[in-house]
Order: sequence, then structure tokens, then C-alpha cells
Amino acid sequence: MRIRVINPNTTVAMTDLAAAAAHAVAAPGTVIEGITPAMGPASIESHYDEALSIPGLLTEIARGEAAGVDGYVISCFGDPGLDAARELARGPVIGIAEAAMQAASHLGRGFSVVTTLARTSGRAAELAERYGMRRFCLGIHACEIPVLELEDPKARTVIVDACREAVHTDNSDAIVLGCAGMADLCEYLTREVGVPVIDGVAAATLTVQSLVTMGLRKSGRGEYATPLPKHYTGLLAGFSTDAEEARS
Ligand code: 2AL
Repeated sequence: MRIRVINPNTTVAMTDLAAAAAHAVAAPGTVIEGITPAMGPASIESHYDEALSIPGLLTEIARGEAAGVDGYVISCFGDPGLDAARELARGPVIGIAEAAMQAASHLGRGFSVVTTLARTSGRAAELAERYGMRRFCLGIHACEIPVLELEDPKARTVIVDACREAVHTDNSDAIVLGCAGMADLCEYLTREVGVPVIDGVAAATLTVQSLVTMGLRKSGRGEYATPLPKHYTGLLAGFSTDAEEARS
């Protein structure tokens, strides 16, 4: 089975980090391919970044379909372009926020999200609502660390403090990490904080793997059917769906 872990931002180090987190949990027969789009923002921490990450992501889904990929992980906590990606793909497409929140809901009565900048909190709240997770999502806490500074050794301490504070304030039973760039901290945080800490990259990878193993594919009926043939103009001409070669 081939799973593509698409990092919707263009920072290769973050793609490598996410691919490593996926590889660490995948079954021996599952091939993980980390993908960095050729266009898009260096990191995603605003609605503008998120909107402009989607063309690069959809290009990679189209490429994956041409290459016969079995399923995809969208490796950014805003789950950008999830519905559109599902329209293009034959197999499952899972966002890390949806997978992490669902996993957390199996492990305790409520979870806290610990994210990067406070300005990403609204999106996390919207996603909890969308996925029916509002009842479980007891709070969203920002560390005010920009995505590309997560690898700074000082970030660890700030994140561990934010997780402890979140558990205390929300009386929560689990932590959901609000950024793919935190995936490598998951084990350390679990040890330090003493509650389950869920990395969405691992959770989404195993959700895709499970669905494909069960022989389940995306439903082609209704809203997730292939987009209607349509001509696009200007910079988006390559996204036209009225000619197969348009997307190549
Ligand atoms: C993210 C993420 O997962 N990747 C990225 O670029 N931004 N999430 C976040 N809360 O900042």
C-alpha cells in the first residue's frame, strides 16, 4: 500500500518530520511518501496562508492519482483543502486534525488542543465543530511559537508548560497537538505531561491504512464525486477539469 503524506506548506524539513512520524507507525508493507508541493506558503498560520496552500496540495493529489496512490494524509492541522482533495481522490484522504480529535475522543472524556499561534485557534474550533468533536474539545491553547520556530530547542519547554496548563485549566484527559511540526515531540510530551498526547500525522496515517486495508475507498456518490468538467483561466488555467492534460 502507498500512502502519500502531503505537507501543504513548502518547508521540506517539515515534510521530512511528518513522513518520519508516519513511517514510525505504518505497517511493514505500507510505503510512506512524504510530499512537499512546488508552490505555496513556507508555513500555514493564517487564513491567507491556508487558502493559498490549497492549489499546491490539489496538484499533488492529482499527481498521486496518476501514480496510483492508495490514500493521503493532509499534514497540516487546519486540514486545508480536505473536501476538494476528496473530490479528486479515489482512496481515503484524512486530515490530521480530524484524525487526532477522533483518536483523542476514544481515550478520554475530553481533550485540549495545544497549537502554535493564537490566531490558528479559531480554525481548530471550527474543525472541532465540523467533526462533531465540540463536546470533547474542552479548550484550545496557543504557545505563541511560529510554525518554523518549533524546532528551536527552547520551544519544548514552552510546549510542555502549555500542555500541563491546558490539562489543569480544562480538566482534560488528553492533548491533541495542533501542528504537524510538533509530531516529533509526541513521546516526550506524553512522558512529561502524563496524559495521552496525540499526534495527528500518526493518527491520520493509521486511519488511511486501516480504511485501505478494509478495502474501503472514498464514496464517489454525491458531493465527493469528481468535480464537473470546467474551464479555469489565468494563473489557475492548469486546474481546469475539462481536459485531462490540464492538470499534468
Ligand atoms: C500548522 C501545521 O500543522 N502546518 C503548518 O504549516 N501550520 N498548524 C498550525 N496550527 O500552525
